[in-house]
Amino acid sequence: MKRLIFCLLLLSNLAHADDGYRLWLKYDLIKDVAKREEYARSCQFIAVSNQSPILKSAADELQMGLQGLLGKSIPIVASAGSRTGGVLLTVSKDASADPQQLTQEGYRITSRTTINIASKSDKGILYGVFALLRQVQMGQPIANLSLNSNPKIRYRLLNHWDNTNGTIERGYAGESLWKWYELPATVDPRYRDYARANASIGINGTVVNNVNASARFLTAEYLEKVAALANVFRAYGIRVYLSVYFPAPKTIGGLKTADPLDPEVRKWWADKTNEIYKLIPDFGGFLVKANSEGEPGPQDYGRTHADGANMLAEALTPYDGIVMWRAFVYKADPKADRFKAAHEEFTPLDGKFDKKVIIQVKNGPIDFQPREPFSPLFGNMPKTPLSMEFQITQEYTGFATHWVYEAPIFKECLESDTYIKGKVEASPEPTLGKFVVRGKDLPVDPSTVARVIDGSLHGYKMTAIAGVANTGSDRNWTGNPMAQANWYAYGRLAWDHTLSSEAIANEWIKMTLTSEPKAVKTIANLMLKSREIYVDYNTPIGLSRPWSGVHFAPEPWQEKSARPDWTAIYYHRADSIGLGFDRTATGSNALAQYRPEVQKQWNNPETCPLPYLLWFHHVPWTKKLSSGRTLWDELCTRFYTGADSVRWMQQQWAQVKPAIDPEIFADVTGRLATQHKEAIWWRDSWILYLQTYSKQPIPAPFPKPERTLEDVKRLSEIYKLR
Ligand code: BDP
Repeated sequence: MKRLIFCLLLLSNLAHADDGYRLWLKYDLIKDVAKREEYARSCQFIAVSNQSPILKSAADELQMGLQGLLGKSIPIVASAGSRTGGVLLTVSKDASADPQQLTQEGYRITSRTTINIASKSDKGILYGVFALLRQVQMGQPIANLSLNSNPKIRYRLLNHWDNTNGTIERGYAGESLWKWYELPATVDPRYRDYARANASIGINGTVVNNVNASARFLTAEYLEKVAALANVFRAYGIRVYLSVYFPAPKTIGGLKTADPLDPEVRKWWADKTNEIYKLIPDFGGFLVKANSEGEPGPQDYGRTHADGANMLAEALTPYDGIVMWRAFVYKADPKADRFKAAHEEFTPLDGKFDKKVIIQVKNGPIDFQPREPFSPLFGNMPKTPLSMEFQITQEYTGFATHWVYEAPIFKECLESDTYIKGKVEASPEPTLGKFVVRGKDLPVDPSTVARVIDGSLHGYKMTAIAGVANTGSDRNWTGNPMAQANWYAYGRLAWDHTLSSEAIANEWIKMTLTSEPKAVKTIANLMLKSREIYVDYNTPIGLSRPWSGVHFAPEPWQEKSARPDWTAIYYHRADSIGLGFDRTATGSNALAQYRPEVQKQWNNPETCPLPYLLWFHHVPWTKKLSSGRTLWDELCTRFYTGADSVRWMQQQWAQVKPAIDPEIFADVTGRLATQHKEAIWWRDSWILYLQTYSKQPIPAPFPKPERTLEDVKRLSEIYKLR
């Protein structure tokens, strides 16, 4: 019977093009027969003595994966006995038998006569199983393995910005995966595939609802629905968390206040927390956006973020749950620099948070821009555990249309040196994405953002990372098939931030798209260049675009909004003299929020790396830059080469056609055509608008845009029509 189902599955795979649903867990039959047989000799059975739900998931996944890859059905047995040539899944809680220091969720894979996947926990076994499958999927040898892997960060979460009505804030891949109106009675089988995909990259938590939270999620009615999701996710080691609406004690609790110091309010949260844990015994905790962008919070009652966070921590005290309190805050003060807001509000509270609280900080000080300097908070909160919030969904990087591989964005931030402790001197070269140490005698101990958030710098055990999810109800999960790589890369870096963008790209391509070597190389090259290309036509040399709206159409001319920091002109500050936001001492002095060594890198417009130049300086149009070009010429060069490079991406993609599934090939081809059109739109919009200030001609050899400023403005207006 099993064999029949398998054949049918195979046939259906052949009959239909790939719809992308299986992500990187395709488990297609390995074509090389010799290789297949070699793997099969080592994987004749799977031995697992106990069948906890997580171990069952692990054994089932291994069985299903190997069956697909090897074309053989592999039995699961309770004990190997004296047999060799199989895979043993062994949980061993005994720390003394662990000379190589596995942490709770770490795993070890060794192979000699048998392949032994060992861990202290069921979860570790599950992660080990996925690691073994990855080896086979990538065609790597599995004989003589000796792999040890520990996650560097403890809480590795996805944050879903999903609403009660099925919409997703900043979601570009369909509706929410969670069918709230059907839950809890109807449980979509897709929830399990979601959990499998996450477990395969080591994600162990998910916040299921939007940070702009509805109190509805804390009602008994909705908690039951959330519990139904938790029941599915649990078997894959994934805990459920909730974003909470801070005034919930008023809206659904009938209290007169939500003041965190009010005893009744505290009791309400404690009772609510008890109610949650009765339904979801492994509930992960709360995520909170408070006093931010109009969301209420403790400051409404004259209290601090610490008062609010500590109240929730108190409610969680009897349980193994945490509070993730977001630092994404800024006031509508026309004189303020939004860049400085989080640092100003949070550094005075350093050390004042309960030990169950972690402060969740966006990678940059503003808002998920295509390129941002790291948030100064990372270098200034030594007494408070900080977690990282990355955005996987492409709010500012082209929605689901533009192909932007995000691992380099994540790595650039993680590898930035905060200098909070280290005395290492950075290279005088622009060192974006890379730390370069000058001289051998200097201690190689940079205080990177990665070392702040993985706890190694300040000695914290409480460590976390969050990625704002790019998943939705689209059949292929992420809209753009290439955006699956961003979900994958986030998970892999959350597990081990030392992995390179290139290594992760190669893994993903081989498991998801093709193993044909030339195609792998071409696609990896495209992926690795894609972010830089996007920055060039979208926000080069340190421009940013967090102005209000849907964040789709170019609108650098936008000057009216409910608040000044929701206009475009607030950020780029174009005038007849030049362009860019002066954040040095002559301007907002936001630079002073960084350590002196960092200030030194960015303070001087002559030496500030070009990618960050306009983040920190107002630069005259005719100023000669380190590239040898004037600011205006450099901008034009970036915009034009960026947009042109999308044509190059199209050409490169066309070359891999024979190696790619036709449905995926056609899908990406279409998206690249749109990306090219929109890249030119961004280029023309910025250039035509900025030209009204620079009064400079477009330098040779670039042609003048074929349209006028009025034309591009009209185009952007279309996206505002209701
Ligand atoms: C911005 C988004 C907005 C989010 C906000 C946040 O535009 O939709 O609610 O961030 O992170 O990037 O709270």
